[in-house]
Amino acid sequence: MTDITLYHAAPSRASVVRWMLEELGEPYHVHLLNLANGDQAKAEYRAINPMGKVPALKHGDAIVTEVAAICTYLADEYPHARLNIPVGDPRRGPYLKWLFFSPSCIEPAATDRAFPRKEEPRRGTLGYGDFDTVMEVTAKAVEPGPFLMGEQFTAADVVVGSMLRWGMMFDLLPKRPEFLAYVGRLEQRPGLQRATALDRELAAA
Ligand SMILES: N[C@@H](CCC(=O)N[C@@H](CS)C(=O)NCC(=O)O)C(=O)O
Repeated sequence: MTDITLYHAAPSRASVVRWMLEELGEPYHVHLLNLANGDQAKAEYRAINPMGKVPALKHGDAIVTEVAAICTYLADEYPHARLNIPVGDPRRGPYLKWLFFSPSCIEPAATDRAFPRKEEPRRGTLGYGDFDTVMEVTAKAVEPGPFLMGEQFTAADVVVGSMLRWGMMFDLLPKRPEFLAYVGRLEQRPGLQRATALDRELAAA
């Protein structure tokens, strides 16, 4: 028996949470949504995530949405997996920084570049500043390796690593040598390999 349910669609951002769950090693149910059929907009699912987006996670009575929040939550709920940096550890600050940096800086920098605005906003008005700085800061962080927090692989690698992996796959992010080497290290992880194989089966079904 498990009390974890992933509201999932493959391929989608929900695959990031599937990777996290595979790293965690806890059993989980998958509740599959068909995005092409608009399952995400139906009242039944909006009761889970009023944003009408996947992923969502149900853990007992708790519902968590937003990829980075779900990964942070799971890492803290299951500390034995050592995917978190616990409260009280001075490394928790930088760890949280990377968990927030992906959705608030890397992703909007990438999508704004792919879909430019009519008028270029002033750098100061954009939370991420500018694309080149975001890329430079991210490259410097992943370069020393093996992971963002050094030797310890954490939820921050699941979130930032997925963003870089998908971003390069869809040509939203440059294939910098630092990114390629980091993603190459992540792709050695059995958890990511399992999640990818499971989602490939779903996408083909
Ligand atoms: N900010 C959300 C983004 C979620 C998101 O955009 N999910 C897409 C799939 S990759 C989705 O549900 N799209 C369906 C739709 O918008 O109708 C997160 O990080 O979880």
